[in-house]
Order: sequence, then C-alpha cells, then structure tokens
Amino acid sequence: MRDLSRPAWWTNAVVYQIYPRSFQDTTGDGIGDLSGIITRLDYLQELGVDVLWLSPIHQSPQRDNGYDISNYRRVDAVFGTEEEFDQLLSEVHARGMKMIMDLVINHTSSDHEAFKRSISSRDNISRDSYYWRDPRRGFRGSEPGAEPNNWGSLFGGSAWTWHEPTRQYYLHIFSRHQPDLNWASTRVRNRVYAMMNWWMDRGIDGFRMDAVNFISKDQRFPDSMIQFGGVWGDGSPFFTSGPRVHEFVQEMMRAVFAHRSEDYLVVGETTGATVEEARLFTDPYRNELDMLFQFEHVNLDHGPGGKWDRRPVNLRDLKTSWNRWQRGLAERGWNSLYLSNHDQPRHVSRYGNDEEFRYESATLWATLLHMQRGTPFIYQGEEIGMTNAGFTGIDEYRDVESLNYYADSTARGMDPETVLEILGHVSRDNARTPMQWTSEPGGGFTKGVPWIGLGPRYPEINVEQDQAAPKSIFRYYQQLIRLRHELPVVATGDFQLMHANHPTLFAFSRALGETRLGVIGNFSGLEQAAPDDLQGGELILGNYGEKRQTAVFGPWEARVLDISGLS
Ligand code: TEU
Repeated sequence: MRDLSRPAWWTNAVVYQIYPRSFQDTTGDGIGDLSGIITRLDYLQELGVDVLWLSPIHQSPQRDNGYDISNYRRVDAVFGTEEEFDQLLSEVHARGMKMIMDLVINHTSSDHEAFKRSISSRDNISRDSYYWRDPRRGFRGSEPGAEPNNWGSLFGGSAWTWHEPTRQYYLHIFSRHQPDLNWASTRVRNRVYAMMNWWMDRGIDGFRMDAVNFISKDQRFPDSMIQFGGVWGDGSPFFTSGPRVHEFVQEMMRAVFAHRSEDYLVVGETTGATVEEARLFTDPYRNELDMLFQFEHVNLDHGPGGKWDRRPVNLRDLKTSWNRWQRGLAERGWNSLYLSNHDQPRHVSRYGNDEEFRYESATLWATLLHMQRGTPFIYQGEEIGMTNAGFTGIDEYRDVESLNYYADSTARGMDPETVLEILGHVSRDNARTPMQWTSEPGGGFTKGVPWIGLGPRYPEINVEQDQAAPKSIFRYYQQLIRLRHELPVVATGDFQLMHANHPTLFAFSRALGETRLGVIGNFSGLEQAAPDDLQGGELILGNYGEKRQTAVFGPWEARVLDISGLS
C-alpha cells in the first residue's frame, strides 16, 4: 500500500531500460544474456540510475522478441538459467538499485499451454481463456470477409485468425502468434495475479505492463468505421481503455500489491491513452498505476497513414503536447518521460541532428526531457547517443512488424526501395541493434555473430569512445540524473511553459518554494538570440560548457539556469 502523505520514492528516480537480447552477450551465441547484464551493472551504477527495467526474458518462441510468452515462470534458456536470474536480481539489489520486469498479459504466445488447450476443442475448459468467435453471419469460415469483425491487427492483416479444426476465429491485436487473453474470465485474471505474486515473492520490484490498456474489450466486437491501413478497420476505440479496464487494474493492484510494502513501481504501457485517462490510471487515490507511457509526443511525426507515413515534427506541436501532459497531471497523477525505447527509432536520429551536432542534439533532448516533472526512462544506448541502424536490405531486418509491413506493402504494389527507405527511419529494429560498447569487431557486445547487425557507426559511437571524449553524452546524462537526485525542484517542482509560440526555442520553468529553474533548448542547427526574459541566471548545466553566459544560443544548445533571484 502507498503512504499518500508524502511523495513516493520514485518521484526522484531514473529508470534504465535493458533490451536483454541486445545488451551484452557472454556465451558467443550472438544473443545478449543475463550474465552479460551482470557484467555491466557497475556501468549502470556509474551512470547513476535507480531502477532497471528488463524487457521480457521469459520462455518464449521469440517471434516478437519475447513479447510472446509461452511460460511466465521460466527464464528462456537463450538468456540463461534460473540461478543466473536470481544472481542478477541480488547483484542489482546489492548496488542499491531496483529491478522491474515486463509483464505481457494482454496476450500470450500461441505456444503457451493454455492456448494449446484452448485451441484443442470447443469444450476444453481453457477455450474461454481466449476470444473465440464464429464467422460473420451469412459467411463461411475462412472466406474473405468472414472475420467476426473488420478490425486490423497492429502487426498487419486481420486481427482474427481462422482455426479450421474447431471452425472458429481467435482474436489477436498483435501477430497471429500472440492471441489475446480473455480478461472477462475470472479464471484468467486470477491466474495472472498468481503469476505476478510469484514474481514479486521472488524479489523483483515491480512491473512494466505491456499494452495494459488493451485488456478490456467491448464484448460486442463491433465493426469499426475508421479506416486502418486502407484495408481493415481500426478497432482501437473498442479495445483501448475498454469498459472494464479500471476495474481490472484496481483488482490486480489489490490482489498483488495491497499486502506489500510500498517500494515497488508499476508503470503501464498505454498506447492511445489521453491525459484524462492517464489521470484516472495514475491518480494515487484510485490505486491503479504509478505512471504510464503515453504515446502522443512520439506519434506527432505520424501522418494520416499512421506510423509508416512519416512527416517532420513541428516544435510547436511538441510543446503543446508536452505542456498539456505536464499541466494535466500536475495535481493528480504522474508522468513518465521518454523519447526512446525498443519500439521507437533512436531519438537523436529522429528529432536531432545525428551527424554534425550529434552530441549537442542528444544532450539537448535529454535536457528537455529530464528537466520535466515525471520519471525519466533511458533506453539502452541513448546515453551514448546511439543512432538509427538505417538498414538498407530487407534481409537485415528481424522485427515481425517491419517484415509484415514490407510483405504487405510490396504485395499491394509499393516500390520495395520506397518501403526500405521508410523502414530505415521508422522500423523498431533501428533501436534494437546491439549495445555499442567498443570499436572492436562485435562492438564489445559479442564475440560471435550478432542476431541482428550492429549499427554501422559502432566504430565511432560506443561507450569507450564516448567516455574518453571531451564532450561525453554519458557524463551529461550523469549530471542530469544527479540534478534530479539532489534538487527537489527537479523532482516535484511546478512546470510552466514559456514562449509557447517561439518556433525554435523550447523553454520552461520549474518552481518549488523559493527555487526557480529555467530550462531552455534551441531546437535548431542555427544560432538563436534568446528573448530578454531568458537571459541572466546562473548556469547549472549546459551542453556548451560551464561558463556560458552569452545571449545567443548555439545550434542545439541547452541550458539549465537557476533563475531564483530573477523576477
Ligand atoms: O507494444 C504495444 C504497442 O501498442 C506499441 O508500442 C506497438 O508495439 C508499436 O506501436 C508497434 O509499432 C508492446 C511492446 O512494447 C512491443 O514491443 C510488442 O511488440 C507489443 O507490445 C506486443 O506485445
């Protein structure tokens, strides 16, 4: 249970996301492992982060890199043993850090025993653990248009797959190997809570809940009038924040956390959540999630055709969006702050200049993010400014979503070169290439053949080089983390946007008691004069060196100023 009379421990914490597959290999099989993470814990401690989030390491056929779990209580042999997991956990704790795990409970793998039972016959007790539906009335199963509704899968094609032996369709919002669990079943819910308790009892410190706002579906499964990728309908209004989602999450919190001390963390991944929904999810008095990942800011470069229809980000839109989230959760609720993760391209390539101003733009984005109110999440590699992989051949890709998109769009007549150009900017694999530790072959990640190619710039962009450089992104992140730990105003101060309409400067203030900070970033490769009210103050952190006082901002310059004395 939470003590609501004081700020929760995570208000000044920083979380680091590890994508185990691509972090550190120790066996030479080209896939990262738990022992590899252990060897890098000192590095993470040196960075200064408080919590590690591990993307899934559970037993899985790995069709979606572990986001398709076949046994929730086993570590996949590809990552190591149960003993290595327990050793990792105790080594994390020994360094004063916490560790949270991914919790993928909207769906399982189609290899999970429960799904195997469910698919075995209509009478099986587990049939009801997933969503099985008859063909559309008047249609015969498997003929075009016979799906129970027109929803498209987020990973391409219909969200329904026909099963001939039992003559029904099952629902999968993601790939057909990821059938959705039927949360309307009490039996399913109780089994999930038992599994969560089992992990908490093993000593982990909480969860990052995958697609948690998808768990309650509109049980009528209506057709959607909204187009989705041209062929299918967008079912998301009927499964995003569905009718019983808050009831389920509250029940989960009671079942798993009510009897525990309060040093856990629960963060939900909630595609499509609005500020209003986020307030409901994270209002501490409602006892649901501590914070959630919203997607509004990372969807600003999506065109009418969705994520593959890429357009430039307008800084004003970003300011408007972030401001709305900061204001919206100021009184009740809490933001999580992120720009990168395993589903998003690398942000220095996406929003910055990853060539001439890679250091400046990486640190500018970090400053604007980390100085907001909320809990910052760092995705492995962003602390050294890792860039998009930008693969040029389809055989270099591994991600199921990217491969499906390539197959679907080329089958529909799109030019393969155009599709590859889009993937080079948008694919999730841009962020999934191995962590770049050194410039030796394998990048210090593996002595074998990596499961996915290294980013081509690893000889130049890696931990060893960055830490030795006069301008080190890693050291800058260390300072940002330290500011959050040391200055209460960074953790909990009030947020006020400044110069909302300025086309290239992003500025805001933070205030707590007598202390006031000004945070300013020049979102451009050109010099920019600062407005009068953004001059003065004492520089406490900046990416152009310590003594910078000029009224002109350099390309991608960011400053954090103590402006307590200024009116
Ligand atoms: O993602 C859920 C989700 O809705 C999106 O992030 C989605 O993956 C993305 O928009 C596709 O472009 C989670 C995981 O983070 C992701 O890696 C998994 O593939 C997905 O769930 C299925 O488990």
